[in-house]
Amino acid sequence: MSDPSFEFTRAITRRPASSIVDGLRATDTGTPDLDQMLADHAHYVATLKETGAEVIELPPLDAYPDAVFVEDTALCLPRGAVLMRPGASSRMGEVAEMEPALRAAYDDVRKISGPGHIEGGDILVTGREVLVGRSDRTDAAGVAELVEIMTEWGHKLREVFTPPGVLHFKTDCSLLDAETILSTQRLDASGCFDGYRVLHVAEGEEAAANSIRFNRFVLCPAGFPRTAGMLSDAGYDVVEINNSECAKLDGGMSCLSLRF
Ligand code: CIR
Repeated sequence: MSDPSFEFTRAITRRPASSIVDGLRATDTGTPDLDQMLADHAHYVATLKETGAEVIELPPLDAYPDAVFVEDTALCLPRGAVLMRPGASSRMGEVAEMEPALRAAYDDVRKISGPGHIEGGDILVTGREVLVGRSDRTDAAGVAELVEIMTEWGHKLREVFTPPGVLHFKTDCSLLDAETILSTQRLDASGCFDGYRVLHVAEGEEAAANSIRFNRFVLCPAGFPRTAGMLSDAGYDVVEINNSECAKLDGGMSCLSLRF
């Protein structure tokens, strides 16, 4: 039987638009280069496809500079999809742009209607529960609305906290298999993964925590050799993908797709 926490048949991505230069960022570390981002994105999509999955590639959206980070617009589960309500006001309109693709893929599509906010980057689905990190983008009211839907769908939701100064919960962690989490030391220290097997990214390589397990591969941002080596030694099939341009906008491997 397949494991829905890391075995997927489909993914949704969106090509970066030339407006990415206006994407949100906590600190300015330079202007993202569209050609480099397009090349990295193509490598990412090709890697997902190499596992046999179908990738639904949506067109660029110039009106929404951060729309390439599709993960924040929805939560995809075997039973249905939930459209999010981003805490970043400039990203709110991305949800309606994602809705048709999810309605085509799912019979049951729900919506966080507000007034709370919640972004997909703050949600980690493991083999046993749905972990949601409160953050600057995800508030108590947003989580409470998701709890109602998760309860109806038979999922246990546990509220945790994204560390201060960290954009999303999954900026600092990812799922490697149903019971194994890749995490930064700082996030694991909060105790939120007690009872799981946790592998730590190497010190100084915190950005490598935003990786994804997608079928047989673990997609990691390139440039973090100690973490990539540790994952290979642990038996994972690692594919390194250049992430220099998305990193300028605080984005990583998980943000670039919805997986189901
Ligand atoms: C933002 O600030 O919303 C985007 N520049 C980056 C979003 C990254 N998404 C994610 O971590 N799930």
